[in-house]
Amino acid sequence: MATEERTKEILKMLHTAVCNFEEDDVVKWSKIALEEGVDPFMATMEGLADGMMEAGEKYNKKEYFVPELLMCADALYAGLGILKPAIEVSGRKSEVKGSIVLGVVEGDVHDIGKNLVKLMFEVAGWTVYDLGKDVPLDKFVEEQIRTESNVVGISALMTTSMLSMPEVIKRLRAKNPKVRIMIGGAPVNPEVAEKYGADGYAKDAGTAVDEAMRLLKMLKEEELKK
Ligand code: B12
Repeated sequence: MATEERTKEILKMLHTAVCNFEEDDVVKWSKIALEEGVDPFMATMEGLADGMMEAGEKYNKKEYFVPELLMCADALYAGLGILKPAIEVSGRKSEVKGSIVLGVVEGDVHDIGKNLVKLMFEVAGWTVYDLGKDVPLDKFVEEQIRTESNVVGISALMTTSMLSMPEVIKRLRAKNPKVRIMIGGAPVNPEVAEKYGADGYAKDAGTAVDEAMRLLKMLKEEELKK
């Protein structure tokens, strides 16, 4: 079991390796994290995903451009390939297993965050219908109807693409008033979620499943009242 200090060091190495798009180093430090007993979810979020955030800051400062971001994303996924099976093994299976349709709205190709959210639902034993990225608005509705999923999760990473969210929500509700809708992504916050008429919001992958469980509970309670 790694000490607190060693854990911090491993997380820092993962962070730096993603940010410097050093794929080999990401693989090496992901393996070390597992060997030394670092929580694989912590290694993913506080190592890999944090490194991606710093890459975003470099992009803002015009030190990085799109090619560098893509290489950082490749490095992140290389690490995720190693850590994901361990997250699945360590994952708490929830008693209530729902199903969720997940996707990134039309015009938006940022799918790293959505993929981490997907991973957490899979780990919790949910069935995930992943529509991927740049998803046409009606596809969310069609997939919800096809799969009869209780929850739909919509992701947007841009202030421009997030503007489609209320329209998706409106179309989903028109077809199925009972569906529960949660939204997320960096430009989204609880106020936006309320304004857009979503039922739920989660700021990160670590809290998304709990939020979906809250929505399912609400749905069950409403059905019992009838
Ligand atoms: C990586 C990245 C890219 C990569 C994406 C690779 C990929 N496969 O995803 C590439 C290089 C392709 C890219 C392209 C572009 N990008 Co970009 N990109 C980023 C960057 C640096 C990081 C995003 C990321 O992966 N974060 C890490 C993950 C782990 O965090 P996250 O996505 O926020 O997800 C977490 C939570 O938000 C939440 N969550 C996410 N989704 C959901 C969904 C639900 C239901 C729930 C509950 C929770 C949830 O949980 C996640 C995990 O904890 C951001 C900067 C930033 N700070 O966000 C810019 C950023 C989003 N990009 C930006 C821009 C402008 C672009 C481009 C237009 C650049 C260009 N000139 O071509 C294109 C857009 C292409 C398009 N049409 O979409 C801008 C958007 C500005 C705006 N309008 O709001 C940003 C903010 C950078 C900036 N400051 O200018 N980009």
